[in-house]
Amino acid sequence: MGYRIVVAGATGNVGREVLAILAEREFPIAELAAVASSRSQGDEVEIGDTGKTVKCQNIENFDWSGWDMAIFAIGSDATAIHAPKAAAAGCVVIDNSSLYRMDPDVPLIVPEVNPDAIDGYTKRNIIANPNCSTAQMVVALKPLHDAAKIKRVVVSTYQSVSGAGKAGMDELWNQTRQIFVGDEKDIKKFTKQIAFNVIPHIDKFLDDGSTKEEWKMVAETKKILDPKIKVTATCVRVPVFVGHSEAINIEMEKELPAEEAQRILREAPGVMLVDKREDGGYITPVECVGDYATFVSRVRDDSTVDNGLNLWCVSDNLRKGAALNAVQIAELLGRRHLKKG
Ligand code: 2RA
Repeated sequence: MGYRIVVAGATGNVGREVLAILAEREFPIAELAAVASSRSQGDEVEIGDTGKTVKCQNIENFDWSGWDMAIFAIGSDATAIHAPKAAAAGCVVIDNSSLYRMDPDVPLIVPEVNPDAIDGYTKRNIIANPNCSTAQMVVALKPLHDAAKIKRVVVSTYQSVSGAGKAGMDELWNQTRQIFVGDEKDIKKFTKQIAFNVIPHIDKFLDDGSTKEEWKMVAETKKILDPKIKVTATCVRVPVFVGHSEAINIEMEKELPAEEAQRILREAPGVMLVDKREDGGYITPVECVGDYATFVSRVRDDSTVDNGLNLWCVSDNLRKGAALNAVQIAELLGRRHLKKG
């Protein structure tokens, strides 16, 4: 028993993590297919640390019929072409791109936060995975919202270059070396130098002066957690390879002292509280790489507003922010609906 599952975009940053996590979590697989663009056809992709590989097939002529589910990590343009074909063939698409996230007929799921919403997947046979910066934030916010009703969130992000794909990681690596040895530096993927710098710009600019990344954090939090929560975000790219960090300020309806918030977060699904209030008693991005948890540190009262709280939240953006959440959705879909595991 097991599922016939496809990983689309298997050669990319997120696709490779999906393969690794399927193996790590012993996802029940009857048959696994890896698909990617024609450029990668025939490439052998490693399945995590298992020592096994899977050969990439060309997505252009892949036959989706008979497959139970597909995890897509191929970007919005290619998803627009291939997801409807897969869904129409009866293969449930779990999509990492932003294409369907705000479609009212497509559930946007973080399993620790809104698992019941998955039942709406049958309308389009598509389930959306949130943006990385939203996923980790709502995991941390959910237990606090349940306890004291969050009214408003002010978040500043410190997002790693892997959020911009392999090209983003290459650019940080190359620029760091180029600056170090005095070579002329390449600026291709990002708009300004990223090595030894920070850039307050992720995704395109919108008419109101915010960026699409900031808008995603606002709109997706409302769809996943509660439409009444007000969110304002500033999203910043930082010279870190993997791991997104967020400084989050929260205003709640009811009083929730920091000690009580810590107690709640310690028990919350998907959260790992590391909050010692001493030198090094908090988590930084390099420590979260390869982990499943959303780490929370620096929980403290904010006395400048009624019922205010500050916290620091860090997670592996390629895992909870993308591949892990997608595999958790696949597990949830299997448990609740497809039942072949
Ligand atoms: C980023 N949010 O970090 C994107 C990736 N999904 O650029």
